Amino acid sequence: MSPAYDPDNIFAKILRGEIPAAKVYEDAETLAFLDVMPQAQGHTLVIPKSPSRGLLDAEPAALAPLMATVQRVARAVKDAFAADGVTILQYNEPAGGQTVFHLHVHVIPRHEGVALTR
Ligand code: DGP
Repeated sequence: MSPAYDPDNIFAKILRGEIPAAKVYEDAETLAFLDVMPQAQGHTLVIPKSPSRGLLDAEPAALAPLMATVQRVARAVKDAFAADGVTILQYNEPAGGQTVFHLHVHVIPRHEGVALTR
């Protein structure tokens, strides 16, 4: 069982407008903004507006809008950065590599032969 959702996590503060973010897309259910520690130019995070710590505790109904925005953003950043492909990453719990505990999906434009920065 995961710990409870913490409403003071950084992405919840971005959703409430308490800290700034470079927003690239927003609709009623999701928000996308640039990652402050990008692994490649155009690295974007997509989050649901509903509170869940990660994928494991998310309401299934939140996942379709989330993935629709992931697809929309993936298409947009691939075009905007003239990328050859897109890597999608999603981490759960510290052991799974998660550091911010509001569900998020990484959308990373990729170019042939170019490694991620970390
Ligand atoms: P992870 O939980 O491991 O999937 O990574 C969280 C990501 O969130 C990491 O790539 C850095 C990014 N990040 C952390 N703090 C902030 C912030 O305040 N603003 C933005 N835009 N991104 C952040």
